[in-house]
Amino acid sequence: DTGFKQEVPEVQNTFLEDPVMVSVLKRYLPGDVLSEISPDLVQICEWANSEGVALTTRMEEDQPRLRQYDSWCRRVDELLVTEAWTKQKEIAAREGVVAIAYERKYGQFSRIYQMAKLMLWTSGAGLYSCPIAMTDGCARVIELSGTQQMKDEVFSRLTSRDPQEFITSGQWMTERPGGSDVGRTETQAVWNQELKAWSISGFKWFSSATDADVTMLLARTHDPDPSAAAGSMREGSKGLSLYLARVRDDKGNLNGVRIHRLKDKVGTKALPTAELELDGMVAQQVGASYRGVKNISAILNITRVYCGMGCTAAMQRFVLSVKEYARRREVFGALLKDQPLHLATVANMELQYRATSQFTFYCVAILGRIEALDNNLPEIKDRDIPLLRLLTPILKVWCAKNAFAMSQEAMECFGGQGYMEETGLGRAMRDVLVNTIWEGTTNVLSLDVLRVMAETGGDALELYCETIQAIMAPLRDQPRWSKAAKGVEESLHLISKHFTTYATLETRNLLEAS
Ligand code: MFK
Ligand code: FAD
Repeated sequence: DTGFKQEVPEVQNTFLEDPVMVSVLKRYLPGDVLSEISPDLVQICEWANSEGVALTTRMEEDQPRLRQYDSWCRRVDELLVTEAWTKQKEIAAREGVVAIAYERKYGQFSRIYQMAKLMLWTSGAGLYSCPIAMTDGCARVIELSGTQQMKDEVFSRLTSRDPQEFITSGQWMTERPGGSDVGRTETQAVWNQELKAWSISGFKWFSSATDADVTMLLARTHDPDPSAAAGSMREGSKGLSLYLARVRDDKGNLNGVRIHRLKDKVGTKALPTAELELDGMVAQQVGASYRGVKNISAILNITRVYCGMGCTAAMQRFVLSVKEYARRREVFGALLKDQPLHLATVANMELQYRATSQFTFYCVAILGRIEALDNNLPEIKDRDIPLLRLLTPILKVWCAKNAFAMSQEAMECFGGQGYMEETGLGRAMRDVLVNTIWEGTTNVLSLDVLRVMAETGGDALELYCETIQAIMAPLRDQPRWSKAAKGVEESLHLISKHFTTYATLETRNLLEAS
């Protein structure tokens, strides 16, 4: 076969070859911090392009399986994951992908360093980013609400760099009656005086980190007060508490868990998502009773930022690979990069990616400040905390919707090759799509934004508008931009007024309805 062979597009180093990421990091990091961490960012890209690619390919080829019975018909529920999946855990520990955020070597900048590294790491880690997100969220909950024993025995291991010590966590919320509406949770927790622990039974409909070492889960609490009526429980989400449990004991036996089956999913095939039956899972309560949703929201707020980061990473790869192809593919006598209409398409993708990475790292920077600085400082208490609470659901929705739309555009930019499984674009499209659903769907997170506005009486939105105005301020005096800057300011003011009124009315309606 001597005919034409297309030169293969190859992205070498997603840090060095991406001016967007470098400029975002320059904006948020002091020069000395950026210089110090840069070699680590370069090396993680090199790893992602070599061992990482081999591992993710293996993870896709050899998907998780469940061996439910042994040859003597005994229930064993053995989850079989590929060696490549297990290797990812070792690498995640060694690379400190969770640890960096909690060591806080660079104070408020540690989260930016961690998220930048995660973004580059995900192209070689694939769906292993999912258990890592939950592990990070679990560490944050224990840091905020855990007992000293949980900090010593669990937190220290979730944030360890030692592969022998490092453990991961799951997040079990969703049940058959409700994933968005967790107030319909059926799982129950009963105090076991003998074990001095809670015994949890029920059915968890989705568990993605099924091979995790520990898990955070919600359950409906039986009132442990001996004078309370037997089995008395509170209804709705106000009856739920948060629990921490080991998934397996020292011998590897499941802790009151039966793996009902593995899910047959549209994408995220490398991830062992399962349905779980719980029967007497031994657990400890985390934080106050009946505050389960509030306490677990610390995980949600971390994993939603991870969704933003994961989608930004996907967009980065779409843009870099489309640009690479445009430099190599010739059509109608010119390279794609020199065809004006194609260039316009790619420019639009790049714009989306730039906006998304700015938005993501803006939120990450606030998260870093909240975690590393004194929360009693007025700029943290009155500004950063409400602002991040407002922006996190918006970030998650924005990134998920745009990353999926961009996956379609990227596929089209590769023509027929884009539609071929071998190029990996189909897989990327299926994988990125899940971000619109897990960790809260678009409408549920839209309602969450209204919840924040109602809770803060519109202050959070006002803060956001002020922030945008501050960003626009330097443009006001520039003739080319002054009209646009003024327009944005006026619109923001209107939006703020409109939504605050809407949120207030909505809250009043809800209160009246209940
Ligand atoms: C690379 C990416 C990797 C990502 C991996 C992810 C893997 C996939 C894992 C999953 O999908 S795990 C399951 C995720 N599930 C969800 O995201 C549930 C979506 N549903 C919601 O978010 C609902 O809005 C919610 C469950 C929170 C509704 O519950 P409630 O109890 O009906 O809400 P309510 O009563 O309004 O709120 C209870 C309290 O929590 C309130 O505080 P107070 O009691 O003090 O008033 C709320 O303010 C507070 N709250 C709710 N959401 C919060 C929050 N506080 C802070 N942050 C939040 N996000
Ligand atoms: P529903 O809540 O029934 O939603 C159905 C539709 O109703 C959606 O379009 C939603 O937007 C809409 N809706 C709901 N409430 C409202 C409202 N008030 N107003 C308007 N519209 C509304 N969960 C875990 O706990 N742990 C996991 O590890 C986990 N892993 C997952 C992995 C994958 C691959 C997937 C796909 C899901 C996973 N989930 C996990 C579950 C996920 O979080 C839920 O599927 C999600 O929160 C939605 O819940 P649901 O499936 O019950 O849908």
